[in-house]
Amino acid sequence: MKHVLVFATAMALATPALADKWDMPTPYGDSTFHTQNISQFADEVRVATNGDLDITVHSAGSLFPHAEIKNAIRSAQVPIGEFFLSRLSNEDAAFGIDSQPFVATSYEEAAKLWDAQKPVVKALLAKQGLMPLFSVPWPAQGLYTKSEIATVDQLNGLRFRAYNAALEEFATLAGAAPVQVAAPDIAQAFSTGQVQAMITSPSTGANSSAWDFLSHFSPINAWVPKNIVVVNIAAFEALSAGNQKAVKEAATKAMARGWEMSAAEAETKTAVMAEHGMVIYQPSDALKAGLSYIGATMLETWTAKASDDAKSILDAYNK
Ligand code: PCA
Repeated sequence: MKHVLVFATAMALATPALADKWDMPTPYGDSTFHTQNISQFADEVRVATNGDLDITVHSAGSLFPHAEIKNAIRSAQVPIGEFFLSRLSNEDAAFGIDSQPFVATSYEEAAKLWDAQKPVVKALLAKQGLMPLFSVPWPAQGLYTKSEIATVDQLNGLRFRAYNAALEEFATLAGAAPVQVAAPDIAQAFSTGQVQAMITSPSTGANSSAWDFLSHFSPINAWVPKNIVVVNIAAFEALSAGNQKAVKEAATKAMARGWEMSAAEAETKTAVMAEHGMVIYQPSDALKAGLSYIGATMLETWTAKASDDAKSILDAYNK
């Protein structure tokens, strides 16, 4: 009994000094630059708070599968996490604009689009008790296949890996059959014949050793989608003022660093694919025209579904 009391007293005394421990799930693996960036974010928060806020990154969907991460933060099962922003497009079209083909295709355009999208996304997330901390783009999305593709017709009938609803729509419009596969499962899905082609960044292509099961890559630069790091507002507000400041400052740095890492990856990972013997080819005019047509069709569907706030993103962006 005496032991228990002593222990309890010691715990009570120790409690105020106990570090806040935050778990941070991400769908992507350790070799992904986004994961490296958020690990550095966690390190910087730990240093800035003298270990008072200790964030542990759980990569590759090990804590929650991708589809559950946003709701896990919302229900405060975890205070913070990272996910692919446009996966929320089923909740509101505003979340999905960065995955519409040929709306924003360069980093410059992606930055401009995020400026227009951010206030709307912030307001939508706030309704769920969530706050965006920062958002970082993937390199522009390119086409991976087992032979050179000269026209959209040649995608007809292929089992096509998809990572969100927009890519499913894209594949369907191209006459292909979309199959949802999470990024860490890409190599297995190709080697078992579940899928035959995909659209993703040079980062994800190189990280999944695309040369083992695909031979051709075309930088069609169709869209520049983003990850977003989100916190539960109540969890954030429960932090000391000093810790809140440290999180915000580290977030600002992580955002700038992430955009730079992304741009560097676009080049280095394309080079890695070429070194492994992949054929890198520019899309033909016919392929570009076919892809643009799909993009225009998708944007019509997007606009028909979009709220006035979502549509205001495009208006601001196109100004
Ligand atoms: N990689 C992720 C999302 C976009 C990207 O470039 C993926 O393929 O799942």
